[in-house]
Amino acid sequence: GSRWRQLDTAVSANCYFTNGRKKTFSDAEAKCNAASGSADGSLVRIDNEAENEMVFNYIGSTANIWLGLYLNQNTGYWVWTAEPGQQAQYLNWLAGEPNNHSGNNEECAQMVKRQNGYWNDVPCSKQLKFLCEI
Ligand code: GN1
Ligand code: CA
Repeated sequence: GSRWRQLDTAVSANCYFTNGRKKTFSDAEAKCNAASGSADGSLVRIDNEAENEMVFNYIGSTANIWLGLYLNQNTGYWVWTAEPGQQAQYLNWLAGEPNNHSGNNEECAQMVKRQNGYWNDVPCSKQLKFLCEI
C-alpha cells in the first residue's frame, strides 16, 4: 500500500507504515503482517542508535508505540518479531527497565515518547499505536 514509506534513507532503506490506531501487541504484529501482503512485514525492529533516533523523531508527532520486541518465555531473552530465534542485540531500556512491573506481566516493549525514545516493558495486552517495518 501507499502508506509504506521510508523515514530517513541515510539511516535505513526499509519502509515503514502506521495507521494511527491503537492495538494490543499481537494484534499490531498481525496488522503489520497483513498490511505487507506477501512481504513479511513486522512491528518495527531497531538495531542501532541511529535507527532509534529516526523512529523517535517520527513518533514525536504521535505517541508511545510498540516495538517488535518481546520476552521469549523459554529462553528469557528479548527477541524481535522479525527474528524470534535470535536474542536482540541492540537494546535501549530506560533506567530501571525492564522491570516486569505491572503485576509481573510486562513482556512486550514500547518506545516512550516522553522519555527521549528509551524503552519500557509493559503488558502485551496494552493498546498502543505502532509502526510496521518491511
Ligand atoms: C508504569 O503505571 P505504573 O507506574 O504502575 C509502567 C511500567 C513502568 C513503570 C515505571 C503500563 O507503571 O511499565 O515500569 O511505570 N506501566 C505501564 O515506574 O506503562
Ligand atoms: Ca516496565
